Amino acid sequence: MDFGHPHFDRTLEELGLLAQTAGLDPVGRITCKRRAPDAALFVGSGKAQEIKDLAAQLGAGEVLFDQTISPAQQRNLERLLELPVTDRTFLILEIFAQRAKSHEGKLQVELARLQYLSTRLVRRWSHLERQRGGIGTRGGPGETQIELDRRMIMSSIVRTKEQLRKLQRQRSTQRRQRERNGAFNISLIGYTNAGKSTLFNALVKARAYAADQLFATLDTTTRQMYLGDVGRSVSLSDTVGFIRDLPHGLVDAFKATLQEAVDAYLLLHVVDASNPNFPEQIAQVQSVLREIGAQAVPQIVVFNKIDALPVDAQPVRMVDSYEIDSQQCQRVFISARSLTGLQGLRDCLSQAASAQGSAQSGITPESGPDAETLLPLNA
Ligand SMILES: Nc1nc2c(ncn2[C@@H]2O[C@H](COP(=O)(O)OP(=O)(O)OP(=O)(O)O)[C@@H](O)[C@H]2O)c(=O)[nH]1
Ligand SMILES: [Mg+2]
Repeated sequence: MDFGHPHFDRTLEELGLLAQTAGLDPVGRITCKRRAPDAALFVGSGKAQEIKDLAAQLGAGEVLFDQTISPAQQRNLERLLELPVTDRTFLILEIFAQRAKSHEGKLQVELARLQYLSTRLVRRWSHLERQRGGIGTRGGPGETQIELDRRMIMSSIVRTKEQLRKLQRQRSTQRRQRERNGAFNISLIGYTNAGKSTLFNALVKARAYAADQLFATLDTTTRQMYLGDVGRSVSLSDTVGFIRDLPHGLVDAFKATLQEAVDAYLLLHVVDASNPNFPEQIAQVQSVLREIGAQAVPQIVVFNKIDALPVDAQPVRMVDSYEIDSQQCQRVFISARSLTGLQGLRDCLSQAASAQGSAQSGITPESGPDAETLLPLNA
C-alpha cells in the first residue's frame, strides 16, 4: 500500500521473489494508495473486498502484504478474507528459517524469530490491557497465558543469546589468529541476489551455493585467494545478503555473521548493475553497514552483471570511481557469470593488499609507493 513511503514498490517485484524463494507461487498483485493505514484492516474495507474477490478469482491460498501489519490487523484480515494473511517480515524470517544450515545460522534465525514473536505478544498484551480498561487493572483470563508465553520466550531468548555468545567467542579467537598471521581479510557484501556468491566462486574457484533466489547464502564462507602480482594470499568471505527493511531482529541476530564485514580490511560491495533499483539497494546496504558499525571500512564498489546491460549502457571504462555517501570509492565493472573484468578487479585487490603490506611494515600510507592506491574511507 502506498502512503508516501519512499520505498514503496509499485511492481511488488521483490515481494514476488521473496514469495517464490519461500516456495510460494504468486498469482496476482494488487496495490492501493491511502494517506495512512486503516487501524483495523490496514487497507480500507472496499480494498479488502477487492482483494477477497481477486483471491477467489485466481484461486489464491494465501495473501501477502509488502508492509508490516499488526497482529490485530492480521487477525481481522484473516477473518474477512477467509485466507491466511502474512507480511513481508514474516516471509523473510520464514526464508531464513528454511535456509539456515549451520548451528550458528539456526541459532541466529531462532533468536530473530523469538524477538519477532515477543514484540507481537507485547503488542497484543497492550491491546488486551486497553480492552480491560487500561494499565493498572490486573487479572483477567488472557493475561496469565500471555505472561507465561512471554516468560517462556524471554528465557529462550536469553538461552539462545548465551549459545550465540559462545560461538562468537570462538569466532573472534579464530579471527585474532588470522590477524596475527597478517592476513588481509576481504568481505563480499551487498544486496541479496547481487551475485556475491557467483563472484566468490569465480575468484576462489569454490562452489558456494549461488542461485536466483533471495538469501541463497546465510552462513559466511571464507577461502584463501592467492594474488600472484603481490605474491601473497588474502582471505575472502562470502556473506549473507541485505534487503530493505530487514526485520529488526535479524540484523541484530546476524551481527555475529556480519562481524566478518566489520573486521574486514576491505569490503567488496557487489551491486547488481542490471537492476533499475540499484541506487536504492546501495543506500540500503550502506544503512545496514552503519547499523553493524562497518561504515568506515574501505570499499571497492563492484558493478556486476554487465552482461545483462543493454549495449548503450555498457561501461566506457572498466575501472573508475563512484560516490557513495559523499565519498569517492573505486568502482570496477564485471560480469561474475561471464568472467568479464575479473582481472581488473584482481589488480585492484593486489594494489589494496600491497598498500596494507606497506602500512604493516611501517611505511606510512602518505609516503609509501602505493599512496594513490589507498582506498577512501566511508566514514
Ligand atoms: N546475468 C548475470 N547474472 C548473474 C551474474 N552474477 C550472478 N548472476 C546471477 O544472479 C543470481 C544471484 O547470484 P548469487 O551469486 O547467488 O547472488 P548473491 O549475492 O550471493 O545472493 P544471496 O546469497 O541470495 O544474497 C544467480 O541467478 C546468478 O546466476 C552476472 O554477472 N550476470
Ligand atoms: Mg550468496
